[in-house]
Amino acid sequence: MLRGLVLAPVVCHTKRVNKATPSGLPTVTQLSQDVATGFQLLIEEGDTREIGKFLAFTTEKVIAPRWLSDACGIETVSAPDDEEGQQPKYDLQAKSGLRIQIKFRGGKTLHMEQTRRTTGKNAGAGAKNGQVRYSVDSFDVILFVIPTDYADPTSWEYLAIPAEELEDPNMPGFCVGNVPAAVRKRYAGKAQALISTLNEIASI
Ligand SMILES: [Ca+2]
Repeated sequence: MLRGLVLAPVVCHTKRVNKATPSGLPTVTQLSQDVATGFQLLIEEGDTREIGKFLAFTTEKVIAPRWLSDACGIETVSAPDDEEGQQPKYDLQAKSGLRIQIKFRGGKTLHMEQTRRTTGKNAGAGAKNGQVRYSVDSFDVILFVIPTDYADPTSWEYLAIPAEELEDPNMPGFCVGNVPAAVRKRYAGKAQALISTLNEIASI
């Protein structure tokens, strides 16, 4: 019965929503949808630690650079890996040379330690229990990105603090593990002005 029947090649009519990404590459449609679904589940579960892990990359690569551009007029590039192939101790660098460490923090405390290898170069005063303190010269300014409404990342809060304000008096040369409440209060609402000023100083 089927003899002589010309079978048409199978054509996939997958609809692609190929919005251009910042890199100009088309979006990976299925995976993008899966990530969105995963994020929705995460928000429903309300685990701020997991949400933080999920959003760290996007915050460093997309949300913070957009805010720096829109609010401060500063264009940034991602920091290169250091000589040992480890992640750099700052995330973004402005043309002026200003080095910015980005932290997404959805919890109550502004935690500053990082989980890194605690052997080799990291061994010593800054390393303890797998947590490594930043040395004060790791970055020029730290920018905390604090979510308020997950539906609208443009409404989030930003808190910028110069590295030298965070030196631990009990561990000279290294930053504190958590931002002290007094420091947080002192810099609240000043992120835009502070970053702009630091950028001007760095460009001189
Ligand atoms: Ca970071």
